[in-house]
Amino acid sequence: MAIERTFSIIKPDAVERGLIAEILKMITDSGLKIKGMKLIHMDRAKAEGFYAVHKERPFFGELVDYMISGPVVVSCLEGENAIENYRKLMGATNPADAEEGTIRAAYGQNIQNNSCHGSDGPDTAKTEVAYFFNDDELVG
Ligand code: IDP
Repeated sequence: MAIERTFSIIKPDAVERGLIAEILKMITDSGLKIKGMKLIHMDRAKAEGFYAVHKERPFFGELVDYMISGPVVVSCLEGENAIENYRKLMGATNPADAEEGTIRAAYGQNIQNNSCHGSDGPDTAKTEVAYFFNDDELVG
């Protein structure tokens, strides 16, 4: 299995509740390695650009408001099958449907405030990492 990189966000609901360390521990315990990381507070344009694929969805405005409501931790994660493995570790979008042992089951509050984001495929992983990190902000 190839080594992949994926993109992660610890979302505002989790940062606000002091859960950065707990979620990072779940990530690193799963075997994923952190290749880049920063704490940022997105402005509206940055969040709208990030979620542009959802702009026709009814929840887009609220989603953007939520994502700019406080700081987030963005990171680039690396490991075997990292994209799929991190999606599994996050659990279902709606925390009520997320399996036990997943980040969203442990910490998600509702379908919007679900504590984490992870890229859904190789193309989005590449685009999303590049949307937040310059090459010199990632370690080899
Ligand atoms: P994912 O984050 O599990 O990949 P997506 O369908 O790509 O899920 O949705 C992106 C984000 O939009 C979700 O993580 C969640 O924060 C929010 N979201 C998804 N569906 C809903 C909804 O029905 N109502 C409100 N927010 C939603």
